[in-house]
Amino acid sequence: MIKKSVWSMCGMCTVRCPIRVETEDNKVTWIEGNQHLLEGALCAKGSAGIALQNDTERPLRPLIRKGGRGAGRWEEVSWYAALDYVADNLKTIIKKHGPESIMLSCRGGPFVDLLKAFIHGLGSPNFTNHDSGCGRNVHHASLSLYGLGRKGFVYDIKKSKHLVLFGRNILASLRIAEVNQVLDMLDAGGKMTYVDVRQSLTGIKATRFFQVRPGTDYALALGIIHEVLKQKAYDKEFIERYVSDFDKLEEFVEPYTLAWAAGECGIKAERIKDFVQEIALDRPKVIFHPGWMMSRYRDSFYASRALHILNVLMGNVEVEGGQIFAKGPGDCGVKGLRSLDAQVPKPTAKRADGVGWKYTHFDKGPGLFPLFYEAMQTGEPYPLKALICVRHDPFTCFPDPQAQKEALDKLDLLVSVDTHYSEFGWYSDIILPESTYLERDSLIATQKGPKPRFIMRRKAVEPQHDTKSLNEIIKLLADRLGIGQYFPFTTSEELWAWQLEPTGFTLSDFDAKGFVSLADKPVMYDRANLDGKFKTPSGKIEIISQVLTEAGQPSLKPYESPEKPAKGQFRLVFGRSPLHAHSHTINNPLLHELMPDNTLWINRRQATKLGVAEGDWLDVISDGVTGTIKAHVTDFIHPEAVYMVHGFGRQVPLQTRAYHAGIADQKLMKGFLTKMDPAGGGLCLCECFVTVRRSSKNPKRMVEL
Ligand SMILES: Nc1nc2c(c(=O)[nH]1)N[C@H]1C(S)=C(S)[C@@H](COP(=O)(O)OP(=O)(O)OC[C@H]3O[C@@H](n4cnc5c(=O)[nH]c(N)nc54)[C@H](O)[C@@H]3O)O[C@H]1N2
Ligand SMILES: Nc1nc2c(c(=O)[nH]1)N[C@H]1C(S)=C(S)[C@@H](COP(=O)(O)OP(=O)(O)OC[C@H]3O[C@@H](n4cnc5c(=O)[nH]c(N)nc54)[C@H](O)[C@@H]3O)O[C@H]1N2
Ligand code: SF4
Ligand SMILES: [Mo]
Repeated sequence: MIKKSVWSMCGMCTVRCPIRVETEDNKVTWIEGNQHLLEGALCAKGSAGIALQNDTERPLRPLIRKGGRGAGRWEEVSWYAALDYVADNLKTIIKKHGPESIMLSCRGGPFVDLLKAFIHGLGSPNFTNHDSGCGRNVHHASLSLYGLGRKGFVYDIKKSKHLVLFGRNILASLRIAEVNQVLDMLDAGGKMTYVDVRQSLTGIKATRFFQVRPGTDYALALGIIHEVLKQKAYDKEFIERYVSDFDKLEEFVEPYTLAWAAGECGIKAERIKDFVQEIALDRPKVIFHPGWMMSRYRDSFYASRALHILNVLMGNVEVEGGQIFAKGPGDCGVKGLRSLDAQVPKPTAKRADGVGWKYTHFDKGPGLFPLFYEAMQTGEPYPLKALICVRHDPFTCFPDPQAQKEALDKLDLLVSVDTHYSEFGWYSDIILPESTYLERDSLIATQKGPKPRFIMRRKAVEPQHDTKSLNEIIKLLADRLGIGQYFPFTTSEELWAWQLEPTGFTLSDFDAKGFVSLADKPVMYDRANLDGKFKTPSGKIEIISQVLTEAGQPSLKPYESPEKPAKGQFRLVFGRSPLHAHSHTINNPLLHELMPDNTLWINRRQATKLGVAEGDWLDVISDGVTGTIKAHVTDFIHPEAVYMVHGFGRQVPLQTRAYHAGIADQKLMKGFLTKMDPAGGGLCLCECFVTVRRSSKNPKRMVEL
């Protein structure tokens, strides 16, 4: 028997925790968090990664579509034929329409250098990702204020005295390292204030829970800013030194009193006042988390911006227990990893989503996927003809899959590179099955932070089926398309050595812990001299953002009260379960056992009015789309809202466990593909209202006469 222990990175969700994997004879027998970084901890999804190896309800070899798109008729082909198919089609498209007619979208993350190099190498600027449906509002809010994106700061939660979370369900929508920090902080006597429209795993651990009316976070944040200014509970010195247009903020929040905020969000003014008095004492070690999944309300960008502003008022920048600039190799006197994309000439065409030329205030790194649908429909600024999706399922990620299909039908080629059948994959022309994260090597990644590091994913076992790693798929495609020179490697070892070359480290430096730490203790900048660290045009933290102003967008937007649902209707809100990662774990044998379907949370008073009891079937209807789901009747959700876990309602028949289990929130959001925040670029996914009624599917109740 051959036993191995391999340092690697989890791939069951976007977080990519460092792990240690044990194997016996090419079988995974044990997975745990890397002891040096996570003290061995792993979440349920990470542990369930072990079930991937016996799960055959996923594509096990390349598949080319036979029938119409979405008909589910596939032919198994060799890799040779599959890669030729993609390359030949791309060549024809490039010849007819130019390379810019090809777009590539992915899930983002630490390995995108490979994908950027590929699409840019072809000559297309159209690289994009999922983030319009996730954290773009937070990212753009951060950019507008600091000139640094969402990942420009890390939060030193462990040493903070007070963590404030607006809908950031940190213990369920989790990253292991953060959960460990929160629990340590609470153990050390720190406080946690949690704001949500419903009670959650985080809320029950919190010191204080504010159940707000849905869509009123911005009001609460404005009220808090007003009170912080009134009590002079802010860091005057820091603001004078680093912040521009503070007077405009004072003027703007003048009308947003606590009494006003209380009326909007339904929290008593005295309770908010108590909270402000607390943070006034706890600052600067107070962290207002600016949110993560903030593609929610039409003012979520401004809500996130207000939370970022509160951090500035707390003066928590570059202090222990506050938000700390994310340091990179350069801050430790080390050269960065060599980048594949940096070797590729920049494509000259303008982006089809308009980002960078029509929309100057958005980050043109990944642009905004939903805007590509507009380009597909109009053929402006030029026609799009091919979409390659890697580790990304736009039909689950973005609303209204039907509208997406109508736009995609204008394209000649849809390629899905996935470990599973995604809803998009099922509709596409070819599925290239990637080996699971336990069966493949990935690029070496940089993790920025107070103690930056290089970290790597090594395969724990050899692929069990006819699948390939992304590195290999891209390399083989690139060779066929005449851009092989941008991928100067054949083996993983060659690629890693090429990446590491400027850094002075070698592969064996990763043997002891699975990563290379670039600093022994946290690297901190001199807080008295942060000049040049804020990357806004003025070099200041800009309350009034020059970039937003130039794009014709307000920096401080007057509050508008969210619409109330009409009689019989509810606002549809959603979130994550600790047991699933979006859609691709729903069919995982172990996680399916733990949580086979989703339910609709509904307030008890509302349920009583509808004659609905726990477990009854409900019809949820929106603009002609109906789904049937079981009721979860609870006191712990605001009466205006109903809630479900995202990711369910799968329609791929080959996934027998997930097939039609629960319902999909995104399918109810008809017409929401174009409802995008013009300042933040996030979709407004919580602006959808649904009608709820008892379903005729319920068994007849016995009536005693
Ligand atoms: N209505 C609604 N919409 C939402 C959300 C919501 O809650 N409600 N949540 C939003 C959020 S926060 C996000 S981040 C997005 C997520 O949406 P997506 O970006 O689409 O991400 P995932 O669902 O995580 O995974 C996408 C695909 O990656 C595949 N995959 C998983 N592991 C691998 C791998 O190792 N290799 C390859 N090649 N493929 C892999 C999965 O099988 C899946 O098909 O959706 C957003 N959209
Ligand atoms: N287990 C697990 N963990 C994950 C993921 C996963 O799929 N599974 N995905 C990862 C990803 S990609 C992301 S983006 C993050 C997302 O992490 P979070 O940003 O924490 O997001 P969610 O779980 O989508 O939603 C959090 C809460 O927002 C609440 N909410 C809805 N409307 C309002 C409102 O008006 N005000 C307030 N205050 N709250 C409201 C919902 O009730 C929900 O409880 O999680 C990450 N971690
Ligand atoms: S949070 Fe869980 S599923 Fe996500 S990467 Fe970490 S261990 Fe894996
Ligand atoms: Mo996300």
